Amino acid sequence: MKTALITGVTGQDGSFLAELLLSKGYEVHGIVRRASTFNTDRLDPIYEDPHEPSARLFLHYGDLTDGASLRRILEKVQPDEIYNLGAQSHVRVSFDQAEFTADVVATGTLRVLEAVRDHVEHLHREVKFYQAGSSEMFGAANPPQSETTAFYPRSPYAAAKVAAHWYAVNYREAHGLFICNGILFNHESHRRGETFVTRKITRALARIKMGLQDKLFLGNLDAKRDWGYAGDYVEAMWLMLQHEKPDDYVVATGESYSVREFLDRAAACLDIDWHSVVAQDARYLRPTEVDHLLGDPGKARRVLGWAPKLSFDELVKKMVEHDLELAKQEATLAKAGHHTMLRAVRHG
Ligand code: NAP
Ligand code: G4F
Repeated sequence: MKTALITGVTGQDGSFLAELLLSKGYEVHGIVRRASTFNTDRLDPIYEDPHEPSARLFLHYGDLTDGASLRRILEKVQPDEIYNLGAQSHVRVSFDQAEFTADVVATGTLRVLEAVRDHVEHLHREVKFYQAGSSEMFGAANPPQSETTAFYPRSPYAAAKVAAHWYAVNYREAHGLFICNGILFNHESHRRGETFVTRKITRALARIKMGLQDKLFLGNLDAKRDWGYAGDYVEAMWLMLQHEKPDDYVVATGESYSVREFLDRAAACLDIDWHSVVAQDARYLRPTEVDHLLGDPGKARRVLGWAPKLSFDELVKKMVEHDLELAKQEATLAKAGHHTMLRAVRHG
């Protein structure tokens, strides 16, 4: 049985990846940061009581800003594969919390790489490492973007991801470690954080449909993104670590749509005219925007045999259907007097 360690296991991708690895027979360990409220909701479908002898999912408190915790967990778990998904992953927020973002995203990656380097050297074990890179690193580079496109980051988040990318390349070359950089374009799902634009739209439109809110405030509707399905993208992460040679790959659909087009599709699923409910709020604009991301996934297809399965329209429909169901439950509770459930999706 292989053992995997995931940083960021409580996030969107972490939850899909943990599911995938468990389905492949792995023992899965995840690093969870301590919070005053439960932050493991996304893992509910796969949560197992660790006291059960059959349990294969284990969670450990740790933090990418705390190198000692990372080293202790590594020693205890002795993983065959590490997936470094932990991040302050919100681009707009990174302009307000630039140092923190760099500490988690760039230096956090360096902390894990240093721990892995020592672990491999002392124990003479092979550990394969996946680094969660981002299409944001391409920023202002002209589309389509591929593995050979030069990075041009446009936010503190993107600059930190570029640093993490090059740390990863350097540790591969300098220390002979098996490290892959996945350069993933936007990928979404019903588990996407509610402050990212796709989920913000599907949550809000579904609530508007159910009479739970009146308005949706957004920023730039003209930005274009290459949006895929998170469930498909975690498979690409796994495939990279199964290949004989460590390398870097773009993971994308090869199609891009504007935020406005996403709105059109989502509103059509709910039979809503979004023009009457959407308003612009400058707080959601970015000081430097990334206008157009469109990935060329040719290398991942050729070398890894990876291709996305869910289409853009299917993705939008899946997210809308999920959020309509949530809004219906919320409306039922509201009717029964549980008004505390009535909260607008305001931030992000
Ligand atoms: P996400 O939902 O925001 O999840 C981020 C995860 O990182 C969460 O588990 C979060 O914990 C954890 N985290 C945050 N700060 C941490 C810290 N200091 N120490 C340890 N863990 C910390 O992000 P995602 O969408 O799953 O993305 C996964 C990774 O891929 C991220 O690195 C992201 O930057 C990158 N990426 C994402 C996309 C995309 O479109 N989704 C595209 C390209 C790259 P909490 O749950 O406690 O907040
Ligand atoms: O959904 P977003 O916040 O995602 P963004 O900035 O593309 O970043 C996501 O994808 C990256 C991969 O390319 C990841 F690395 C990163 O961690 C994250 O997962 O915004 C998408 C677009 C932007 O152009 C933004 O300006 O939507 C535009 N937008 C318009 N109104 C909005 C809003 N974005 C958000 N979050 N909220 C709005 O109200």
